[in-house]
Amino acid sequence: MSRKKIALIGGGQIGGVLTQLIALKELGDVVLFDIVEDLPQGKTLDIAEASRVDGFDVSLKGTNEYKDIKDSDLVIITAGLPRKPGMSRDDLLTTNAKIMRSVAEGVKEFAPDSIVIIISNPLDAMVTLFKKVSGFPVNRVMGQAGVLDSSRFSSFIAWELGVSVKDVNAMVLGGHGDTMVPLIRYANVNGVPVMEMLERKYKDAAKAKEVMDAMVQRTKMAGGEVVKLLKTGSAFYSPASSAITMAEAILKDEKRLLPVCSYLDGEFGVDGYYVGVPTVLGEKGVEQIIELTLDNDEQAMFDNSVNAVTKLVADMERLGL
Ligand code: TXD
Repeated sequence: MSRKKIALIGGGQIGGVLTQLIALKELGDVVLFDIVEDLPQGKTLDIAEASRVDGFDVSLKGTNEYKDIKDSDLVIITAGLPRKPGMSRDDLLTTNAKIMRSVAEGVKEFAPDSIVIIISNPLDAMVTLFKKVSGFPVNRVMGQAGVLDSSRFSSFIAWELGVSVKDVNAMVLGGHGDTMVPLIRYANVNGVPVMEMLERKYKDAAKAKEVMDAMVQRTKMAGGEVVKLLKTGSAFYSPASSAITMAEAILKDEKRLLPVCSYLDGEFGVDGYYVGVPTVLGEKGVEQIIELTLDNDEQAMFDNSVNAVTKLVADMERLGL
């Protein structure tokens, strides 16, 4: 098996952690691209110099030239501005759309057969734009949001119930914004429904619902909570880890079922938009979209989230981005 080549477009906070995680897991050789001179060279050199102590052996290269990403198997894109306190993800639309357009052109030219994971915000719009500009097939273009949103939701559930987070399974679907849809009914601890555990803990169904609603609300606002604390940017460790979970599923053909921002072609009643849904990831990228039954409340929340995505995409088109 030949060594995989992974291009990271954007050498900022998330790009740096991605590089380090890929090296530690020896997932492949890395090319870290940024438009800022010397920044990706400095980060890759710093991480590479830890190879002896960490015991990894991969090639890490920083660059300001697209030609260096030539023939990459996988591309992960974080290029774009992050939020500052008080900003919504959608406030980044105009600036990041211009950046995404140039990135899509670079990737199309030099890594035309790659599978692409987009992280830049506003996520659902940036994935749509990348697909449009690159013309890549939809199985090779996806976004990372749901793995992180679900990990956040799972963490809150574990902390609340006093159980290991390793046993919590909870998924968040929909767009990567305040309308995202944490699936309460499907959330479980090794198969035991979370709501049942909350009801037993509080011996009061109303109180259990109140606690769950607070966790759902915190999940929706979790990105903003970190932005408010960091003040100078947004979360970067957990988004990087989440993208690596997806990258690993693809590079190792794991067929993992993960919430991924995938292109819907009629699934979930959505035609022609990128939305977060359960997706099987393997060597071909998006290999299956898994439809599941939503009750009336969940469907209403999902529809609301899809509306937010379609509005964002319409804004992007109206602005000519
Ligand atoms: O879960 C998720 N999807 C997210 C997304 C969770 C958290 C943050 N998320 C978004 O990721 C965030 O709102 C941003 O849009 C991206 C990247 O976040 P990061 O924290 O890494 O931002 P940085 O540190 O500002 O890094 C961005 C880098 C920076 O080094 C710029 O010089 C570079 O992008 N940049 C470019 N690279 C390549 N090409 C172009 N044109 C370019 N313009 C800027």
